[in-house]
Parts: sequence; C-alpha cells; structure tokens
Amino acid sequence: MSTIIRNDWTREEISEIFNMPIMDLIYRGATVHREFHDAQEVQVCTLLSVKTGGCPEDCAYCPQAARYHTDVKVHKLLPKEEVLQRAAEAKSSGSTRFCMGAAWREVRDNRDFDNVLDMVKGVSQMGMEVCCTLGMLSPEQAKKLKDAGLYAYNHNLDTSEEHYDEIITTRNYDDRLNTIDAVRDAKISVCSGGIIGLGEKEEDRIGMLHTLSTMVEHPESVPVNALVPVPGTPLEDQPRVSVWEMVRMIATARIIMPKAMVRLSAGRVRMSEEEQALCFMAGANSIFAGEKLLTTPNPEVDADKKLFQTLNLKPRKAFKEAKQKEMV
Ligand code: SAM
Ligand code: DTB
Ligand code: SF4
Repeated sequence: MSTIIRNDWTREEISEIFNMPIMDLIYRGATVHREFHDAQEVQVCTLLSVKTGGCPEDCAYCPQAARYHTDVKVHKLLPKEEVLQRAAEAKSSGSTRFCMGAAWREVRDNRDFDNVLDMVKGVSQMGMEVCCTLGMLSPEQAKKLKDAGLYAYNHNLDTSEEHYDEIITTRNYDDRLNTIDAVRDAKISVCSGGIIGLGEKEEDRIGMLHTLSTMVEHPESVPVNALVPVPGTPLEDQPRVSVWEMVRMIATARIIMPKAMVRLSAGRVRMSEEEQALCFMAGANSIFAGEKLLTTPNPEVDADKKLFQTLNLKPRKAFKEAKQKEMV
C-alpha cells in the first residue's frame, strides 16, 4: 500500500478515522508509521525554560501566567553560558533537539531577543537541532531567528478554533496562525500541536487535527500534550486524560500527517511503560527527555533509558546531521 500525503482532509474523514475501533486505529497508525519512518527510532528532545513565569497571557492551562497563583518562580532570561552548558549536557545524554522556551506573549525587539539569537547561534554550532518557543513573532523576527541558525519553532494551536476563547482570551486563533505562517515563510521547520484534557469536546480534537492537516504544508512536528493540571490554574481540577484518548489523537495525527514527527509530550510522567508503548505503537516517534519539561516534572532519565531498552527503541540522529551528510 502506498499512502499519499493529503492536505484536503475533511472533518468527516478525520472523524471516521478518529472513531475507528481502537485496535484497528492502532494497527492503521502503526502501518502508516512503518511506511514513512523507522519504527524503532524515537527522537529525543530536551526542553529548557530560558525565561520563566510572569507571562501576561491568560492561557487557562499554564502555570507561567502571571495572573494565576502557582508555585512557579519567576526568572529573568538565563545567561547564555548557562544555556549552552545545559545544551551540551542534553547532547551528551543523547538529545538531538534542544528547545528553549520563554514565557513571553510575543517577542520584542530588545536586548533579551538579541541574547536569544546568540543562544540559538551557540546551540546550532554544537550540531543540535535548535528549537525555540517564544510566543508570537513578526516575519522580520522569524527571519532573524532563521539567520541565527534556528532549525524549528514551536507554536501550538492548543485546541480547536471554536474552543479557543474558552481557554485563552488575550489573543485569537488567527494570531497563532499568522505566527505559524511567518515561521514557515522564513523556512523554519514548524512544530505545532495541542493539548487534550482542557474540557474540550471530541469535535474540538478533530477540529484541531483538521486545521493542522489542511495547512499548505503539514507541520514537520506535532506535539500531543496531555494536560498537566497545575494547582492555581483554572484547569487545576480537570480529570486525567486516559491513554485511549492519547492513542486516538496520536494515531489519527500519524495517519493524516504521515511524515510528521508525532511527539508524545506533556503527561508522560503519569503514564506507565505499557501506556507509553501503546502511544509509540499508534505512531508517536518523539519524546521530551530530562527531569523537567518547562516547569513541571517529566520521567527520570534512567526510567527513559529502561523504557528504550525494554521496547527496543533507539534515539534518532538529528535530521540536521542526516541532511549535512547527504550534502557531502
Ligand atoms: N509562551 C509561548 C507560547 O505560549 O507559545 C511558549 C511557551 S508555552 C509554555 C508552550 C506550550 O506549552 C503551550 O502552547 C502549551 O501547549 C504547552 N503547555 C503549557 N502548560 C501546559 C500544561 N499545564 N499541560 C500541558 N501542556 C502545557
Ligand atoms: C509542547 O507542545 N509541549 C512542551 C513544548 N511544546 C514547549 C511544553 C510542555 C509544557 C508543560 C508544562 C510545563 O512544564 O510548564
Ligand atoms: Fe504565556 Fe505561553 Fe503560558 Fe500562554 S502558554 S501563559 S503565552 S507562557
């Protein structure tokens, strides 16, 4: 069977896939996964919060929004030396992508941005894929990041357009889409996905997957996060999402965006090895490693080592490296 890449999915088609009997859905996800990827390979990425907390936005899930009273300690932009040190540690523990996150609404053209550009240069020179998630960007800022060596930019849709203003009121869906366009136009790889467990309906999950899979080009990377409910945020009491909901999201994303890296992102800390195995089976091929995501806990490095051994998985080489080799 040869699967073609489609950008004209309808909501009905996506809904039919999403609602397949779960075993058939996993089987189909696993089949498409094997057609486009080496199913033993999982990309390992490391996150670092380079500027933490104090964010003016009101994202209902986020522990870094200034208006909610969470345990997150506000921290100004980290010095470049510390960031490069952390990137070197991540590289030596097997990560091939290093993602720097800042709790900003948008990037401003100031000294902090110049410092981030310097960090991007430094990490890129270490041979890692460097990724940033800094909030909204203008086309000019995207271009500056590209010139500094940025490989990818993370900007999540988070939920469907219809559900968006239940979760965030300080910006709108079009703001999100415009930044993604600016990133794509600057020839930076797009990383965009969302969160489940925000109180959204099934049609919102399908709606978000529809928006992602009908972009002119699919995002190269699609993170699927399970809400980490943080005390002090409006969503602190949301019930835990079940593994079956994660599996349905991951398999559907894999089937409709076959080439994308589908990232099993936030929420792993509460999943057993068996639950994570189901997600890999359904088509996930990337994780965030390291004891912390941005501000919340993630599985211990040793637990992930054991997970990879048990499931016979191996960390994927950087795409960047593969591309450089092809060019020689
Ligand atoms: N401020 C920038 C932005 O919003 O784009 C970048 C950092 S923001 C923390 C990056 C992403 O983290 C969000 O888009 C959201 O998908 C995810 N995130 C934040 N808090 C989360 C939580 N409690 N559970 C799961 N995902 C979360
Ligand atoms: C993404 O989709 N998930 C990561 C990364 N992109 C930036 C962030 C998850 C954050 C979870 C909450 C926290 O640790 O603060
Ligand atoms: Fe700010 Fe990003 Fe958190 Fe929203 S998700 S409050 S924009 S750090």
